[in-house]
Amino acid sequence: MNISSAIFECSAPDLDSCPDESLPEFAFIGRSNVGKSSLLNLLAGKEALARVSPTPGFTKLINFFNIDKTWRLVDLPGYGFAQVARAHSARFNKAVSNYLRDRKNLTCVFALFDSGLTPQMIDLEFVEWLARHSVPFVMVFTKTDKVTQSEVQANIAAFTDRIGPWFETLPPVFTCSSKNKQGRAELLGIIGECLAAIQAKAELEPAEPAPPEEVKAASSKASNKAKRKRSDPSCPW
Ligand SMILES: Nc1nc2c(ncn2[C@@H]2O[C@H](COP(=O)(O)OP(=O)(O)OP(=O)(O)O)[C@@H](O)[C@H]2O)c(=O)[nH]1
Ligand SMILES: [Mg+2]
Repeated sequence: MNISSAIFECSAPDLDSCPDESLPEFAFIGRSNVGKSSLLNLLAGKEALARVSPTPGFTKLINFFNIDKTWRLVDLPGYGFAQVARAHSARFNKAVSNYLRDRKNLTCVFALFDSGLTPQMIDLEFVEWLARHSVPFVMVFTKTDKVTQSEVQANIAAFTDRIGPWFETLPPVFTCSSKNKQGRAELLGIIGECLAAIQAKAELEPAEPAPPEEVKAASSKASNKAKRKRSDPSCPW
């Protein structure tokens, strides 16, 4: 898929301030510093579109980027960085969870995890939250340039083993490195599939956008399976 234009549209502190719901949206979420803004730039093909920083908790608002005037990439604030959670109290946590749960044109979430880390409790709990709320998502393991292929594969296997019981069909798994541009084609491919599915559905019945079957099936089955309660109510989502 080719991208001709990628333009910053607006920033929103909460769901009510988000732009109209006319365009399909693809959102990036994950722990602070996992590489959300960097991956967004890689996919958009513009290095300085979303602001990148080594300081965790850098992205503090919901940032919308208009792609080819037909869809949007959405950069979300990260979770798991105590200072941000404290500084902005419940507002951002609520903004992100409201966006993920209630945004009608949210087509697919890219849930990012550091490929160099063994499964982190906060990430596992977040996947469970996504599953429980039937949010359609794919998993993206980032920063593959920093570790060996075998470490990446071992960490992915450990992660999918942990979340496996919550799903009948596991959501698709991708890897990426914004540093060496690995994974761009595959992730743009899934966006292309989602957009094609929306287009096909619109031709049949002019209704709200839907994710492709593989993404939808994985999350909806999970929502029935993952019934455990969130252990920590102060989690940033
Ligand atoms: N080696 C390597 N570094 C990366 C990669 N992706 C991001 N980084 C670095 O990781 C740091 C955080 O990147 P960001 O893209 O700002 O991460 P983020 O998830 O948006 O962070 P917050 O907005 O703070 O939640 C920066 O120093 C990036 O240069 C990658 O694929 N490889
Ligand atoms: Mg960021």
